[in-house]
Amino acid sequence: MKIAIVCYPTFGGSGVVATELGIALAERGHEVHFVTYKQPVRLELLSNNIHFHEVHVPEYPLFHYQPYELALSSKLVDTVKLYGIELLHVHYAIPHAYAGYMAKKMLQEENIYVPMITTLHGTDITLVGKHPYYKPAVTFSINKSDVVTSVSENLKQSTLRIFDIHKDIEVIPNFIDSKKYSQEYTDCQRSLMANDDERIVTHISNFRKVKHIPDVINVFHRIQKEMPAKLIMVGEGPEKEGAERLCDHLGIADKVVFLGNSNEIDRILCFSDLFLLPSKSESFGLAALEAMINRVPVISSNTGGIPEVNIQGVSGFLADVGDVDEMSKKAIYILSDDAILEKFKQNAHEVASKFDILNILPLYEEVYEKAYRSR
Ligand code: GMT
Repeated sequence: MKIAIVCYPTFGGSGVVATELGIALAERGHEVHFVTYKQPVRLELLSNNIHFHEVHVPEYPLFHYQPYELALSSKLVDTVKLYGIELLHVHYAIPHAYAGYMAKKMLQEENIYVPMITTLHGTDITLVGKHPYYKPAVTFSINKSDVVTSVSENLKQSTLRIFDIHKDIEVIPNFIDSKKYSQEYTDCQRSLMANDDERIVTHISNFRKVKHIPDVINVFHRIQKEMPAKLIMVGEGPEKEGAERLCDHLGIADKVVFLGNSNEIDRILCFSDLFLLPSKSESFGLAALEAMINRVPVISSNTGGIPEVNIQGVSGFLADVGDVDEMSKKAIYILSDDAILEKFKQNAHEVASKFDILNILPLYEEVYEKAYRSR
């Protein structure tokens, strides 16, 4: 099929999922067109069946806010007509589902019928979308999508609870391409980050409030009292400065490395022993899945869709949001003993393998077929 994918091109789960999905679809012979304002970060290689169309929003002094939705829907109309696109797949409801629906309606005026699939990712529902300023438009565009998918059962239930939805929502979990991780890395370059006797604890996120960054630091603070350890913090965001200050205040600044955004997540996870994800809310927790496929056990909160990914006592442990005591206790338990750590590493990899793209991609292809048939 010829598929246009709309997503955020920046670091962040929804953009990563959309990009990896597009790449996998192209490998399966589909023609994929990314439509967004910048080339997606994980889209390194363009091939003859992967295309990227940039949405430009010309600045005009009259506009206090530049009308991105308008530019996006116009770009979608042009792209559909120019390349014979058969299906729109928009990731993240705001404003993509709204713009996609407008494009669909404009195309209908010219007797072109393109179905739209909307994938809900989390904050588009639980954080931003439910705000009264957006809620009517988000409800409308979800209900007007031809197919709606959500990345976890928990997100589906939250969507049905928060919005007045009279559409079926199909759960298609996020995925990982496990063939990329089939060999054990032997050149992890662990020595760049830590001494041989130190455990390496990692956190990767966009450093927003919802990630509970102080909990990451406080759990690590307790770990390093029990054993030699380093904390690697990957990502950029508004909570980063506060985190640096907290490390300084706790006297652990020399044990914590802030790396900023990175395209080398797998190299970092390769030498990590434990991943921390104490988020206040998380529809899925793609970062945890990426850690697990790299054989890194996870200590997380038990919020949202995380329990569908991190399995209690198997791939790691879960605790109530904010329960730093319990998270620290379990982290120390896993890290204290080589044999226990090794078992959790293996388990983490095994659980993550169930989310292999080979199991998930056909689910998307099925909904594409269904939407296309019902045009
Ligand atoms: O976690 C974020 O703040 C980024 C956000 C996004 O839109 O990229 O992530 C959401 O979508 C990811 C991919 O489906 C999920 O793995 C994350 O759990 C979800 N984040 C939240 O629900 C907070």
